[in-house]
Amino acid sequence: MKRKFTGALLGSAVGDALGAPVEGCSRQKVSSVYGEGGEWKMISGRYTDDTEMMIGVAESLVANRGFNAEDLARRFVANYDPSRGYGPGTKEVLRRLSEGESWEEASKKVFGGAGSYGNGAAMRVAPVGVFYCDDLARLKEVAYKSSQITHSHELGKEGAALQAFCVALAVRGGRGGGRVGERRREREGMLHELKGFVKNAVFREKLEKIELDKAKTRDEVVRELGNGEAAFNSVPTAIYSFLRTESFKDAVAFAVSLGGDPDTIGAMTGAISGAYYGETAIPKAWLEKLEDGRKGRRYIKRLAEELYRVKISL
Ligand code: F2R
Ligand code: MG
Ligand code: MG
Repeated sequence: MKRKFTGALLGSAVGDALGAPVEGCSRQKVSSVYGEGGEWKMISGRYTDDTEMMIGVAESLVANRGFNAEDLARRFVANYDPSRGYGPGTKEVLRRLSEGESWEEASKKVFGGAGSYGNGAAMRVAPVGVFYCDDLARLKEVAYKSSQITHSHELGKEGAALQAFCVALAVRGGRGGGRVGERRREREGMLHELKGFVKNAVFREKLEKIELDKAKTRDEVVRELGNGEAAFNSVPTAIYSFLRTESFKDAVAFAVSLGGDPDTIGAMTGAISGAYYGETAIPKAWLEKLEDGRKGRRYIKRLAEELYRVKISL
């Protein structure tokens, strides 16, 4: 179980760092950078806003032994390093929070008052998924409230809740080792539960397009599920990247290969896959390349272990 917590958080950071150098690129450009061969050598190891915000979520859950919205909003502001590459809506909300606006109100002011449906709330939600993996009502409530701090649009919040729920299912799954047939049945069960969890029609329609008995081409995946910054064009894509593959490496490499928003689709796929396969399934070469400064890979691992300790002490 502890390796599933560390797997989810480190997996998210590794997926982010693998996708970061090709963010905004087409899938053709991604293949020219990483090659077609399947080696997938990590280029820089520097993570982006996805991981910086995910760290804030984990720090807050540990410090408060659970969810505290005000504390989380303060940590997002305190941790903010613009060089990590934040979305414009989130930047504006962080500025408003730093000027004293309340965590419930600040996010409602962006995009002409509609709030953001970007994937910024989903990309950081892995700690909520592992921490509340055994309490799905609370998981949904916390995913929504943690989104509200920066993403008040219903689609931004639903995307975060769906991603958190998939991480929770991954924590609970994959324990049998499993023959191919068993793994297939487990994935069918997960997809069925995900469809039952989602209430919003936009996400429902996306999940209906996922077929486990047919491997879509990359062009079909991009066309049908999306590869962009909106939550509804990236969360289902990350889920699909996990469901269609049989290892952490293949899942994250597939996610990044789609281009568009690969740091974020990579981070979300890495969180689900790390929670499912555990930390030991993350390629060593990727982990060793992941940055290891003040809040780098050893810090993220310790944070995940502390989160696990808090969880089992409750
Ligand atoms: N921002 C980036 N990458 C580009 C810059 C990186 C560059 N290398 C650098 O260093 O500067 N990546 C990060 O942003 C995405 C997450 O975005 P988030 O936090 O959701 O931001 P935002 O701005 O709220 O939403 C993203 C876009 O979605 C569209 N959008 C959202 N809500 C909308 C609405 N109500 N109406 C219309 N459009 C809406 C907008 O285009 C937003 O800009 C991740 O990729 C992360 O890695
Ligand atoms: Mg990013
Ligand atoms: Mg991104």
